[in-house]
This record gives sequence, C-alpha cells and structure tokens, in this order.
Amino acid sequence: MQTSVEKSYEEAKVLYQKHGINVDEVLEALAKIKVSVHCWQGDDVRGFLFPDQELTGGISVTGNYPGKARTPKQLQADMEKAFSLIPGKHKVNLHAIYADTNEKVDLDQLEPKHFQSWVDWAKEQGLGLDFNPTCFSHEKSSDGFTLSHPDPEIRQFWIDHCKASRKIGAYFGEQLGQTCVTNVWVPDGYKDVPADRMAPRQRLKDSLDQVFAEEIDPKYNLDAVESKVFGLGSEAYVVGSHEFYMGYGIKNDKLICLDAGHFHPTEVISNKLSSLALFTNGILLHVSRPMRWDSDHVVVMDDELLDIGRELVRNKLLDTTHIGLDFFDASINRVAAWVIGTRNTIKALMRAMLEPSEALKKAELEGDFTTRLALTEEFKSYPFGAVWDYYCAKQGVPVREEWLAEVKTYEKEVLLKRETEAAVV
Ligand code: RNT
Ligand code: ZN
Repeated sequence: MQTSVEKSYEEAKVLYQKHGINVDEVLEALAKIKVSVHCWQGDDVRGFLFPDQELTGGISVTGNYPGKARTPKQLQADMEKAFSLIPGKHKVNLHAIYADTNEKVDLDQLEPKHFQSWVDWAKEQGLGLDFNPTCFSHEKSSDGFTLSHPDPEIRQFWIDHCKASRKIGAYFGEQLGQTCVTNVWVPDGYKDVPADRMAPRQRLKDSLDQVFAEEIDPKYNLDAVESKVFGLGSEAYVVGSHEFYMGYGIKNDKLICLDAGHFHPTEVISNKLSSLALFTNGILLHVSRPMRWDSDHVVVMDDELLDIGRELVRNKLLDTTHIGLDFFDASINRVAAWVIGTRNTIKALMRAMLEPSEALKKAELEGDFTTRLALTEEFKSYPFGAVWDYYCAKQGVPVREEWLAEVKTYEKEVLLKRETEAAVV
C-alpha cells in the first residue's frame, strides 16, 4: 500500500516531469551533498580547552537556553541526535578549542592525538571532519590581534597554532578518507580609525605565507581563508578584509570562505559565487543569517538561502564548493537549531534542483523576460514539500515537523538533566 507521502511524491513527480525535471535523479544528487555542520552551535562557541575563558574575537552568542554541552561526549551525543533528524551523510566542523584531552596543552602545541576521540567517533558515525584554528578566546588574543600582531612573539604563537591546525586537518583527511577543509579566520582589527592600514595587512600576509609554507597533500587537507567587514571591537578596520583574502586566496590557490554575515548589509554572497568561481578552484561557504549585523542567526528558508542554492546548482558549483554552516543561537534548543538550519540548507538545494533552470536560461537568452518571471514565480508554489517529505522518509529521518517531538523528548531526558548536574558540581 502506498503511504500518503509516496502518493504525494508520485503526483509531484508528474508535475516536475512535464518540465523535464527528473525528481528521482534530483534526490540521488541531493544525497551526495555533504554539509559541514559546525560543532560550536552546541555549546555557544565555548570549547573544552579553556573552560573559564570568555568568548572574544568580536563575535557574540546571546541567550541562556538550558542544556548546552559541557563535555566532548555530550557534544557528540547532541550532534548524533541532530544527525538522526537530518537526511543524508554529512561532516562535522571542529574548532581547535574542542580538543578532547586531559593534558594541559596550549594552542600552539596541539597535535592530532588531542582529537583522536573525534576521529574515532567520526569513523563510527560515518562522518567527515573539517577544522579551524581558534584565533580568539585566548589570553594571547586579548588585545584583538593574532596573526597580524605587532609583537613578533605573539605573532609566532598564532603562526604555530595555525601550522599545527593544518596538520590536524591532514590527519582527519587521511584517517577518514575525506578531504578536510581547514579554515583560517582571525578577528584582528581596530575599534577606531587606524593610522596605518597597511602594516597589519603586511604582517598578516607574511604570517599566512609561513602558515602555508609546508606543502600538504590536497587530498587530505585544503586551506581556506575567511574575511569579514567588521566585528564587535573592530568596527573601523578589519585586517583580513574581503579584498585582502580575495587577493591572497587567488594568488596562493586557497579556498576563499564567504560567510553570509561578513559583508555590508545589502551585499549578498549568492551574487559573488559566479565571479569567484571563474578565478578559483573552489569556494568555502559559511552559511549563516545576519540580522542587522553579523548576528549568526539560525539559517531559515529566506531569499538569500534560496539564491545560494540556485547559484550552486545552476552554475554546477556543487562539486567544488564546500558548504559549511556558521550560526550560534543560545536562545533556543541547540539541537533544534542544528536541525532547522541544516534541513533548510539541504531543502534549499533541493528546491534549486527542482527548478527549470535550463528553460529559464533559455528564456533569458531569447530576451523573453516575461517567461523568465512567470516560470520563476509559478515554481515557487510547485510541490517541493512532497518531494522533501519523500526524501526524508527514504533517508529514514522524520517527515515534516515530526522531528520536533524527538528533540523535545531529548531535551527532557538528556539536556535538562545537565543543568542539575552542573548545579551539583
Ligand atoms: C566569525 C567567523 C568565524 C566564526 C567561527 C566560530 O565572524 O564567522 O567563522 O564564526 O569560526
Ligand atoms: Zn564564519
């Protein structure tokens, strides 16, 4: 007997088929896409290395929803829960401060062994791993500078940390048989108008050259660099601006990371993909949702998310683009935040695949903008939801909002209990 999900799917298929869109093939392609899910949504970017260190670097997490992860085991359990509610096989994006070790080890001394439990866990779960040096929330970044620091000793510390991070990334790649992307983001910048904009950028360039000096097999590790327009406390000037990293990335064959919240408010990263793609071998995305500033809200199905999906699909950029998420909201259930943001990202890609891209491009070439607009608008109410439901069912994850009940149960049985445990300690 056909379930109602199957029946709706079959009906939807017929409608899409009329436009030459093979829905079964779309779902096969969709299942191959890996999203790199950021571990830091699970504990408000705290990490485990320096539990008493406040979050710095000009980023901020607001909210105090109970139940955040306090140990690597808890974070892994929370991510397992989230992945059980998200269709497909994905990756986990780690930051250096998430090292799982009893040793007192500083960032410049980190080694692959400090992440062994993550590697074992990823293997067992069939997940890939990505990595990030943590150039913030540390005493040596307290004045807001790291790789561009004027003090050579402090600068060296951060260079060593980033070098160590690439080795950890390569270890992940080699152990898991999936390329790891190691992304360098530094918060360096001035609150007020600088007297010298050039010297910090020269130092950052020189530091990066040192960080990347050692050749690492791109099969195991790919380097990425992430820019930003401003941060809290770096409102006037950010050393690693977009122009800086666009230049650096293109010249040195590094992935350029586009974070949706790192540009001027009316600037969108969807409109940058087709340009960057012409001059690079790949792109890293930090899919996020800025609200008035780089607020890192949970990703929702808004126009920009759909446009990012469209650009990747229509320009055939999925094979060379690494899709990472970067949001952190502590005002809602953190597992739900992952599920909502990740499901939306995948769903947006699916919606893009279910659009008559070739027909739209053809209409455009022929100057038939009427057809372009008419088709675009009609497709907004095509039954993509039926296809999504079927995909979720086929992938063995909850259909529609059924996942929410599972998160609520998990909250009651696991997350809330952590608060009483924390109070006892
Ligand atoms: C900060 C950057 C960076 C961080 C993470 C935690 O503005 O977006 O990617 O969010 O590394
Ligand atoms: Zn980011």
